[in-house]
Amino acid sequence: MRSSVTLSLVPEAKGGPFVFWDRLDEACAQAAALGFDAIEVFPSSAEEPLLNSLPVFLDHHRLKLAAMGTGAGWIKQRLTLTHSNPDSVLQARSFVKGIIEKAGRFGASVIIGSMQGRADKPNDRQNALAQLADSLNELGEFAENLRVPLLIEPLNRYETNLVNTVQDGLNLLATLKTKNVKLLLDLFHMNIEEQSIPSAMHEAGSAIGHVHFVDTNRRAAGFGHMDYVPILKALLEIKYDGYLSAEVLPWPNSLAAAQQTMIKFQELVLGRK
Ligand code: LER
Ligand code: MN
Repeated sequence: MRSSVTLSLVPEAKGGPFVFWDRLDEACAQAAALGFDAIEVFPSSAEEPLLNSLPVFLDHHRLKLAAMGTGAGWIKQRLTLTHSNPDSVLQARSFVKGIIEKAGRFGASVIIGSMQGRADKPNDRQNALAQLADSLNELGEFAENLRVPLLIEPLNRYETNLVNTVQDGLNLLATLKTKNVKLLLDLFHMNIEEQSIPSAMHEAGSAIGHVHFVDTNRRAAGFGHMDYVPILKALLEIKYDGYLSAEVLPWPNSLAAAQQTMIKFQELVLGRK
């Protein structure tokens, strides 16, 4: 398993669970100094000017790009892949494709989290899930051609009513034609929605493509009351080999959250006390 830490370049997401903010240079320098393998970037769009500097900074600091998020399509433009307006769905798909193209240059995964949207009425849920499956089929194939793994993230009930649990995610994956979509398991959402996080991980098995490594209160791992030992045991048992990426609040500040994440990562994954 490898370590990663998040950077948001989206001013409208302020207050959200990202370790580093705005400064790509600072995020790369601090992540590298702390020994992270990679960063995960949340851009405003594929046209984000700072993305042009990404290759230089990653190379200079010997970091990988773990993943790119697409949530700015929702936060900034109110686009979703299940919107009732078909034009909005087309725009949402093209927003995600732009980010897939950028991620393809770095071998990074692309995350569909809040872009999954939500059903307006409970009765619309099945329709919305079918619409989401259509989008994932198209985007998954598009991403496969660029060797980008596409990730769908179950979110807690306060953020969506479509894919809340690992089982919801597995049910959705089972309906897809594309094999290029995996699950992003975020421990914060799992803590709210799953009966048992380790059991859910066993159920997901090889369908897990990425993990958001975070504590119960969305602070850095170790700043809440998550029981990490059985979680790590489950990930090792299913031979999970991807990133543990810190998508956490910058509490008490960005550097301290990154440091704490690395302390916990080393303790759990590398066995260092
Ligand atoms: C949102 O709560 C979240 O966990 C993000 O990773 C979604 O894009
Ligand atoms: Mn997440």
